[in-house]
Amino acid sequence: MSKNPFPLDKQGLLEAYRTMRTIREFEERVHNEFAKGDIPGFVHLYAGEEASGTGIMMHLNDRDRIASTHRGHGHCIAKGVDVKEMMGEIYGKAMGSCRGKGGSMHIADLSKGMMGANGILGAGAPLACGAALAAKFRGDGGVGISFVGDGASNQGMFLESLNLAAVWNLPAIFVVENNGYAESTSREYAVAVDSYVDRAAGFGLPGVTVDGTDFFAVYEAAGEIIKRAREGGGPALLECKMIRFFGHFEGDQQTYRGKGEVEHIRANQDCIKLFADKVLDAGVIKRPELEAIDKEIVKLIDEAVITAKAAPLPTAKDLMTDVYVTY
Ligand SMILES: Cc1ncc(C[n+]2csc(CCOP(=O)(O)OP(=O)(O)O)c2C)c(N)n1
Ligand SMILES: [Mg+2]
Repeated sequence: MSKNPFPLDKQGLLEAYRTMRTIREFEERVHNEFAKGDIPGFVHLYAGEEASGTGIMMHLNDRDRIASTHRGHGHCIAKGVDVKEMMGEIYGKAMGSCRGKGGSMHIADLSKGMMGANGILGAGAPLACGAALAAKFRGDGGVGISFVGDGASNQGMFLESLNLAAVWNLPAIFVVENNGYAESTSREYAVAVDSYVDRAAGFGLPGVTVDGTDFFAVYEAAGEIIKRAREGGGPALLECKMIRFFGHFEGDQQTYRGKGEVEHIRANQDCIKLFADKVLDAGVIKRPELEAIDKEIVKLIDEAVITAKAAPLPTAKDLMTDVYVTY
């Protein structure tokens, strides 16, 4: 047996692989099913970005809360939301995570600490501050994490939240998922600073930039930041530089992307392939072990699609349930 050079034991490595592969298979399948015209609304896919959500979420438990973005499927899966209920939600069915009333951009499961995907850019950041404030009052060591894209990082709500988290010394973490584009606008055009670490410093927060296609880089940086927040060390920003495989939304013609750009990144910067190469080369995991997981996941996602398609829609009498909460 080879010596394990990784920060996770074999079981942890297999878990990381399973989560990333589940996200990838889910997204590739939604891409194909959406093209058939059966899925209502808009979907934004997380394929290519799996190492970020997975590397962060592996440090969390159900008491920790996250606020996601419009590109939220990967965050949901990594936070433990049931994939069949997620698929049901995407198809708008009554068995969905939000009883079919939210769709892709509102999938939530509070029992898992998943406060929701969010169609409003930057809106997750104040929610994460609220969750972090609650955890601080409770003194339970929980954290609140907000994900935000490079484009959304220009939103006032996000910047105000950085300040709030710093002045209240909240166990809040702001993850900038920098995939280089906001819809078709390049980051270079729209964001004045080269590094989000500089932006964080302006608000009094420590920041770290990592290669978001490297699971281990994300896992280690997130681990330090989350541990510090749990121990009362306050908020931080983590920038993950990453790549999206698909268009901004399904149907995007991607005319703003270079010729061969997607083929190149799929061949050379696929975070799952990079992860698999590392663990196989080190001899810690054998290829058949990964292939067995691949097989299980294809079956799971297949069942999720079949179940979601066959499931009933919500009925008119369900219209007003789970919509408003009276406190
Ligand atoms: C407040 C607000 N403004 C604009 C939009 C429209 N919109 C949806 S996604 C998007 C681009 C987001 O880019 P980024 O934050 O980089 O995330 P990515 O899509 O790259 O993951 C825009 C402008 C919105 N949903 N909310
Ligand atoms: Mg972006």
